[in-house]
Amino acid sequence: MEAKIGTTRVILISGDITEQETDAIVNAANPGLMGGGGVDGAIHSKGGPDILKECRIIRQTLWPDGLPTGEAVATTGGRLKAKKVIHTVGPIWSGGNKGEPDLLAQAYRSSLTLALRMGLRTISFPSISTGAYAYPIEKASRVAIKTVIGFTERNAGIEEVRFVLHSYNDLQVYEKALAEYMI
Ligand code: AR6
Repeated sequence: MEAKIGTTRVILISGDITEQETDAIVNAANPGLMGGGGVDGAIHSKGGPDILKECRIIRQTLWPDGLPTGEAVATTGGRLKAKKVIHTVGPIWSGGNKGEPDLLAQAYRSSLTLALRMGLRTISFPSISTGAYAYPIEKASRVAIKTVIGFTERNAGIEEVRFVLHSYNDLQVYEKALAEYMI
């Protein structure tokens, strides 16, 4: 499924984010930036040790106490097809009254802002927070779609935003959110 927002294509596919050839792929990381399971584990294992090496430097120089939820930083893509990995931290779901929607929106916005600043034109996102962090995917998909479209309406320069959903079911949830948003 695809939508055109100004000069930006928003594309939804099912697949593996580590296979994407966009300028950047986004990692759903944790504040420690030292890797983990899920999409984080897949990116580090396929991208190789240079990603972790740069994460260590970022921790030492920029974020000694860890990357706060909603912030984003960039490293090399290592052995991945993508030139850069943008690491962001989504919120852990704890019922929905702890600012989770705003924090999730911030994670998408910070990633897009960093991509623009770095001159990256195409970017792939996973479904941030909907795995280990347990954010209900129907709710998360609406925040993700609204935030990305809102950002691209206000900021020119990103040519393509690709959501790479890990299952066909997740893809259908995002397709519904996009279809409802476009009405
Ligand atoms: N490509 C695309 N999507 C994927 C892939 C992949 N290769 N692998 C998993 N997903 P999660 P979170 C989907 O848990 O909820 C990590 O341990 C997955 O099906 O990766 O933000 C970090 O280190 C789900 O829909 O991220 C943190 O500690 C989505 O990616 C914590 O998990 C996000 O699931 C972050 O949790």
